[in-house]
Amino acid sequence: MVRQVDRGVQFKKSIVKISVRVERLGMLRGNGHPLYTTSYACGDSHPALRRMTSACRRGLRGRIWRRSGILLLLGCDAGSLSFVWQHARAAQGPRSPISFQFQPISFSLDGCETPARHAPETMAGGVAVFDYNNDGKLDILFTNGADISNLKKTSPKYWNRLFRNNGDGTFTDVTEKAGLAGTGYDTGVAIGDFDNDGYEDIFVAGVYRNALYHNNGDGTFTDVTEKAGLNHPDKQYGPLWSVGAAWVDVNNDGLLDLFVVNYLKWDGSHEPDCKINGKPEYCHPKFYQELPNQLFLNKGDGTFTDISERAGIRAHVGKGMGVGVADYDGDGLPDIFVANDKLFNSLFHNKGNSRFEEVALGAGVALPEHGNLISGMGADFQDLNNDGFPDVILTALHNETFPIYQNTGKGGFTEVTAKSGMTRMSNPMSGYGVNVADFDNDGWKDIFVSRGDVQSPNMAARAPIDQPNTIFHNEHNGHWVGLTEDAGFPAQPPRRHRGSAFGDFNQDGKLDLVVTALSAPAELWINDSPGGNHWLELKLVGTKSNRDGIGARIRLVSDGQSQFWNVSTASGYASSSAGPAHFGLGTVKIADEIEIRWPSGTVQKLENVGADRILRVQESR
Ligand SMILES: [Ca+2]
Ligand SMILES: [Ca+2]
Ligand SMILES: [Ca+2]
Ligand SMILES: [Ca+2]
Repeated sequence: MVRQVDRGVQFKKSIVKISVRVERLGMLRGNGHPLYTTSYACGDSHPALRRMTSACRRGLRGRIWRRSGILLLLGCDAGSLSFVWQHARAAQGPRSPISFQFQPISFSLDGCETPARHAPETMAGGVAVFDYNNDGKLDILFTNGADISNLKKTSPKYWNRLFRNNGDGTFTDVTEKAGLAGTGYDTGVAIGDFDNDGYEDIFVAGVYRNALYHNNGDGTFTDVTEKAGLNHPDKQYGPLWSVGAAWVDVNNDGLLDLFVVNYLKWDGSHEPDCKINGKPEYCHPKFYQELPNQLFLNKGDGTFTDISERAGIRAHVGKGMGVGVADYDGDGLPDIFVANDKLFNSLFHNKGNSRFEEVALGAGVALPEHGNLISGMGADFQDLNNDGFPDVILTALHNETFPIYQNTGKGGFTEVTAKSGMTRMSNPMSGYGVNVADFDNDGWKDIFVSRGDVQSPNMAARAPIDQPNTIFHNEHNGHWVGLTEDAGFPAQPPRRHRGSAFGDFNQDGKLDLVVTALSAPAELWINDSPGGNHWLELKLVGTKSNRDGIGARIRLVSDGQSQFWNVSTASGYASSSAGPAHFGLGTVKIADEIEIRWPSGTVQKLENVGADRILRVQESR
C-alpha cells in the first residue's frame, strides 16, 4: 500500500491531527516516530485512490493495513479521503538505503510561462555537472529560457548560470566571468571536450539557436558556434528546436562527434489552439510536425560537418527528447537511443563508416509492452543488472509508466517494466529526468527520476502537476523499490521538476544530484545515505581515444561480482553528467580487477585497486 502512497503525492507532517486519531484508535501509540497524513478529494483519478474511495463510500472507516512493514490507516471525512501512515521499518530498524539532504542553490528556472502556453515554456531546464576548471571539484551549469516573444535573454533572470564548486559546500555564480550567460531560449546542455585539450567544452541546445562554447582553460569560454559550422538553419525545416544532445565518437577516430536531438517544429506566431475550460493549455505533441535529429562529424580543426543525411539519421523524423548512448550489441561501435514524445522511440544502430540503421522496432525498444505511444521524456542507457549489456530506461507521463528494456545480450531487448515492479510504481508518476547510477554504493545501479507534469498548474484538478522526486533502489534481484519520502525528497514542495544531473559535489564518495524545476528554485540533493559502503571513481584520460573516454566500457570486479559502466555524459532530460565513472563496492575495500575497453580498441587492465578515491587512468599508448 505504501508504494501507492509513495507515488507523487504531497505529505505533510500533521502531528496534532494524527495524535487525535492515534488516541481514538489506540494504534501506533508510544512509537515516537514521525507520522504523516495526506488527504484527497474523493473521485481522484488515481486507480488506487478510486478503489479506496469506493471502500470509503461503503463505510469502511479507520481500517488498518499492515503490509510490507507499513502501517497504513484509511479514514473518511465528508467526501475526502485521508491516510495516516507510518513506516514501521523506520520505527524498528534500518534507515532507507538511499537518502538525501536538501541544499539550496541560487538559481531559478524561468521558461517565461505566459497565459498563451507556448510549447517551449514547459520544456526548459537542462543542467550539467562537470569540472570546468579542472580543480577536481564538480561545477554546475544551468540552461535557462528567454523572453518567449522574441527568444532573447532580455533580462538576467533568463541567463544560463555557471556555478563554481568552492569545495566547502558552497557554490559561486561565475557566469559573467565565464561568458556563459547565453543569448537565446535554451533548453538542454551536453558536455564534452571536443578539441581534446583537457578542458570540458559545452554545447547548449535551444529554440532556433544552438551554441558551442569552447573552454579557454582560464575560466572563460568563447562562443565558437559559427566557426564550428553549427549555426545553419535546416534547409527543409528552417530553424529547429533542439532539446538536447550527446557527444559521441561515432567513428572512433578520437574526436567527439555531436548528435543533436530535435523536438518538434514550433512557430510561436502559429501556436495551435489547445484550450481547456476556455484557457490555453500546452498542446499535445500531435499538433506539431516531427523533426529529424542531426549528426555532426568532428573534423578535428574546430569545424563540424553535417552528415545527418548520409549517416541515415535524417530520414527518421521524430519528436526527440532524451538521448542515451551505448554500444548495446558489443561490436565496438556506439549506438544511440532517442526517446520520442508520443511516437515510436528510435534506436540508431551504428553500422560502421559513420552510418546508422534505425532498428528500434526489431530490437524491441520502440514501444512499451502495452502497445500505446507514450510521452517519452528523459532516457538513460546503462547496465542495470550487472550482466555487461547496457539497458534502456525512459520516463513518460502518468498512466504511461517508465519503461525498462533489458538487453538480451543477443542484439535486442526485452521489456521488464512490469516484472521489475516499475509499472506498478511509475504508472501514477510523470517523469522528466532519469539518471542511472549507484547512489548507495552497494554495487548495483539505482534509478533517479526528476518528476513533474508537462501541463500547467491550471490542470492540477485533472492530474498531479507538481510532484516530488523519486529514487528507485536496485534490490539486486531484478526488482526496484521507489523511495520518495524515505529518501528525503519531501524536504522541498512538489514541483514541475525538469533536468537532473549527478556527481559527487562534496567528495564524500556518495553521488549527489542537482535538479531543476519550472518557475521555481533549483534543488541540490546531497547524498547522506547510511552505511559506510566503499567506492571508487575513475577519471579516464584518453590518448588515442577522445580525451574524455566517452564510449569506453569499464568492467570492475570486486568480491566476485562484476559491474559495468558505459562512459557517456548523456543522461536524463536535456542534461549532462560528466563526473568521473563511479562504482560502489559495498563492504569491500579493493577492486580485484578493472578492465577498460577504450573506443580506440585498446584494452587496459588494473588489478588490486584500493577503494575510496578518484583514480586518474590514462589510456595506455
Ligand atoms: Ca576542450
Ligand atoms: Ca554497437
Ligand atoms: Ca545501489
Ligand atoms: Ca557527495
